[in-house]
Amino acid sequence: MSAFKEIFKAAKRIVILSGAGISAESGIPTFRGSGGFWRTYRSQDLASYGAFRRDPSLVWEFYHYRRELVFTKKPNAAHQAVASLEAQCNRQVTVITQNVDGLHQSAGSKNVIELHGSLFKTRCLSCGEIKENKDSPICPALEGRGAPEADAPSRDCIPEALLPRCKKCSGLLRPHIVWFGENLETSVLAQAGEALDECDLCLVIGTSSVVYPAAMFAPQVAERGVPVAEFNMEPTPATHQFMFHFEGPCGTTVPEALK
Ligand code: BV8
Ligand code: ZN
Repeated sequence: MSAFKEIFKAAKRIVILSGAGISAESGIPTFRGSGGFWRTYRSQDLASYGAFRRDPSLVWEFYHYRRELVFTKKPNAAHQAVASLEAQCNRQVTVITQNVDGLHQSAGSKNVIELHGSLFKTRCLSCGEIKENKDSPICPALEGRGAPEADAPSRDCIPEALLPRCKKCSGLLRPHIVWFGENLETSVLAQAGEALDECDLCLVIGTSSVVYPAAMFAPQVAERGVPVAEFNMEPTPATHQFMFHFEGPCGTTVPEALK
């Protein structure tokens, strides 16, 4: 940790790359491990355009459940430590998150790039309008729906007309989230690329580094000879490429490293 502290003290442009593990201690299940299931589905079975086209009612129940869950959760000490680092005006801090829960912003982080979109934004399938939406529930028909238990009583499909609709053109809305098989927005990729190319220190917090292209980012920084510190409960497929690996719950290890 002392070698890290030396480098951390001198760093001027820090990138924080975060995944589901940074929100685990806030009570939001990660994709791996037991939390990665909703009813009998794995997240990636539902986080796809094909799944949405086949059964928009089921996919909206899944996202409604996750929106309502996040409304009851708070950022933890790891989010807060990252936000207060940014608040120290003598350095440039950029958060590049794979998470869609908005907890970095709730902790006070301003410079946040949401690689995979947000639970609290919708996009219209007809006119393409992207809008912030924190309505709870997002539409009356979803009230009380989305129970996560595998044996949740399967109820009738919600008719498409009663799913979230666009206020502008009444088209069907989808979550403004990057699903598996979908490209990340070019502007988001460009913004992230710029921060990664300029950083002189990169922290990788709570990610299994298995989903691309996000999984390539920190290794690319390490290839430039820039120090990368990984904060995780266990080694990952990328650990061997990084200068530092701090094992343990990031709610403890991150505040310790950044103080
Ligand atoms: C793309 C939003 C170009 C959704 C997400 C076949 C067809 C199509 C594509 C592919 C294919 N094969 C491979 C691909 C590429 C695919 C991919 O990488 N698949 C993986 C599964 C191999 N990628 C894509 O599809 C991407 N797009 O490639 O476009 C393209 C286009 C067409 C065809 C080919 C290529 C889009 C990927 C984005 C998908 N959307 N999220 C939603 O949330 O509903 S991904 C989602 O999963 C997350 O955003 C995140 O990125 C990923 C999960 O990773 P983590 O965040 O790391 O979470 P995880 O649970 O895995 O790990 C948690 C970690 O935390 C663990 O290491 C754990 O140890 C640690 N931890 C836990 N608790 C703590 C902790 N650490 C510290 N403290 C703790 N307390
Ligand atoms: Zn519309």
